[in-house]
Amino acid sequence: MKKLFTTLLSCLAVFSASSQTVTVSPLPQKITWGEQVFTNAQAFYVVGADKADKDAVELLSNKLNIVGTHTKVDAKKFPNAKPIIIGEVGDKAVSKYKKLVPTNVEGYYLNVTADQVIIAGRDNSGTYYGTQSLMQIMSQPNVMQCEITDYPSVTDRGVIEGFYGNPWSHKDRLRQFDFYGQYKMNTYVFGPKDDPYHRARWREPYPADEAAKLKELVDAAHKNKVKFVWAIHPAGDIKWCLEDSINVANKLELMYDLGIRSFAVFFDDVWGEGARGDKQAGLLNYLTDNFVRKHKDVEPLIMCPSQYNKGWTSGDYLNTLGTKMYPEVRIMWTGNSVVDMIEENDMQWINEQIKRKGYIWLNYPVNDYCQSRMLMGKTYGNGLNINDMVSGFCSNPMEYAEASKVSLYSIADYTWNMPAYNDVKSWERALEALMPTCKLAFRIFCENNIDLGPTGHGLRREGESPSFAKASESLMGTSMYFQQLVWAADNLLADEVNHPEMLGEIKPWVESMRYLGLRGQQYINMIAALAKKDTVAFIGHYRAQLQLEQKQKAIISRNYEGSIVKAKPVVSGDVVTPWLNEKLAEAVKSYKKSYSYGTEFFPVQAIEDGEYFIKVNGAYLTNAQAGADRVGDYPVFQEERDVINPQRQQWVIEQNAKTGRYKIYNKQDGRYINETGAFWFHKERNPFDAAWHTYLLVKQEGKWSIQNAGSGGKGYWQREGNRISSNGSGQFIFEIEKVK
Ligand code: 14T
Repeated sequence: MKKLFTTLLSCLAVFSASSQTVTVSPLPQKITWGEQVFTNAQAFYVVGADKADKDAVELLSNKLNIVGTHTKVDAKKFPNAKPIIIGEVGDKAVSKYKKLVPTNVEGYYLNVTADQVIIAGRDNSGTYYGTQSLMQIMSQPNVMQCEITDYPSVTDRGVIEGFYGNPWSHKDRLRQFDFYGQYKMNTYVFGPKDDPYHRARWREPYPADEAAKLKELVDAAHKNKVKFVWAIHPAGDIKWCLEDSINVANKLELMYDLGIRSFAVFFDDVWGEGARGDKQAGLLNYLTDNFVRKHKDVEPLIMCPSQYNKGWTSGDYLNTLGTKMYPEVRIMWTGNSVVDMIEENDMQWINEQIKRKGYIWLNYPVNDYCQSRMLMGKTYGNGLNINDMVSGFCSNPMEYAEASKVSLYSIADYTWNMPAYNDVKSWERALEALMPTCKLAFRIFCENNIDLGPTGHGLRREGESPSFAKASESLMGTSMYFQQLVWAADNLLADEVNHPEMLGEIKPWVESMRYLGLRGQQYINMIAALAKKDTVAFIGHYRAQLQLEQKQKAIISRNYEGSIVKAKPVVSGDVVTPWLNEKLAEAVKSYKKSYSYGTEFFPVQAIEDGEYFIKVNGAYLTNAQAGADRVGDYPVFQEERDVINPQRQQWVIEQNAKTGRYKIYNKQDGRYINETGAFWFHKERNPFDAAWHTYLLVKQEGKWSIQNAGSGGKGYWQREGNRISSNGSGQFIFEIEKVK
């Protein structure tokens, strides 16, 4: 038996030594693997180092065992050293291979054989990217024979720091640029809404120390073959006069002096004068004439229009940009709405409007509009056939730079080799690349931080807590699920030393996940106690749960000095969290039915669940046109009791487990009253939503006030004519009487 086992093991070892164990990311256009050729300790000497891209050569020297950088190498000392032949098309070193190099910009040819390594780039970036691919191939102990012919699907690929909230730190950005270099993204657009010299004080120069830091960033970006695009956002208060055109040009000139060669002008999120298309086109043309064309090395400008998504288009705006602005100016676009994924039809439409290829500003994984959520799920939904329809594709990420890399890794994959993109596999590789030492724990974390919940922008992300539905079918499964959350959190927290940047950002969510798991375990204990009719244990676990919940609620992510305030982390906010809240409330309810011991620990309900008459000055609120499918009519006040259909005047008031507030619906047909005082029960169009359709009830001297809350605003209900309106300030006007 033992012998068989060891034979099996050695077979496995042989197997792994002769098969490829690493995937090059982003997926190359063409790659073939062969047998093992050497190990990653292999010594090399570099041929062509004097002409080849400097950053590529530096990368080789930093990461590999390089024993000579010239054609000659001490053969006695290093008899086994093999050549790495490197250069761009046109360099002598790689002249033999130039036909093998793809003609595409940034393309490269890489060949790893037992005798030598060839890296031949179409241009400097090509050589650099070939070298980066080699680094990935050499990251495994056993190095396989490998031939790659590669080039990008999209010319301008990367990231736009364009969110509201804390701008990324200097260190964040430096780490980002290394990441972009590694995964072949070539664009970084600097446009954090809360950088004062980008937007609020756009006319002013950066103070000397900040300018010096920017210069450092620009150099770091360029070393990684990343274009540093500096954006200005003058739209808030620009005057359409020559003086302000000169102000913009002067500012760009100052940024040019820091080494920046690519620029953008933003007009998003402004209304009125600043949003005029003709004036914007005029400014961009002025800047092209008086700034871009005055320099030999400045790229055509990029602009973000005010109507940057289809939902916001009106009048002649896009057509004005399309016809009046120089065709070389690139125009950004977020899709059919502010937050949207991009498909072929969408590109067809916008490209026709602007008479050029749109430059995609993808508002994912940005979370400045849903700050309580971390968006760690798969990056899916973008068409796989739009590479020739875009002039660029950049993702607007979260202010959490490191955590954003889960999605950015996939953005790199998608934009480099669009037809081959697979969101699931790309996501898996991202987890492996980012958190190799605690992959499973990180995976559990990501799986429970996917969806963003309902927001004004409408985007939802599928697949949150994917195994929870099945697990929660049994108590055992549920218990294990919650245990797993705690396990994952503990592992991540213990691994902080290996991933200080990632943990620095996700820690509040990790801790919140831990509390969620612990609370879930207390819920399981409560259910067990209930089954055993053990009231003391039930109350004990209930109180323990309550304490955990308070600790969980006290977590905030970080201090925001920008335009966003205090994010309260929510984990699995649309699956596990609401499930647990509801189950806890149910458990308490069923306990209360049978026992009175310890009930003082339960939250006080302003009003017991039950059936009530709701009256103002003696007039009954009545469902006059009952019918479960009716939509849009409203309950009316009626002086008389309805003796034929008494249920029309009977209202079920029920505390909602999610919000702790009250839902009010009619006994006759079950329709609920919405936040405007109307019936709006409709399965598809307006299903009951606790965030909108539960209200605060407060009593004073025998009279009640009913107030909207949550998404429904803060208006008090009052009687207006014969119906309810909810924009009033009328407090304590309702009589609410229990139906006997
Ligand atoms: F420029 C645009 F492409 C754009 O997306 N602008 C902002 C962006 O900075 C922000 O990060 C993103 C997500 O919140 O959406 C845009 O900001 C908005 C969008 C709105 F619909 C701000 C307020 C809104 F009401």
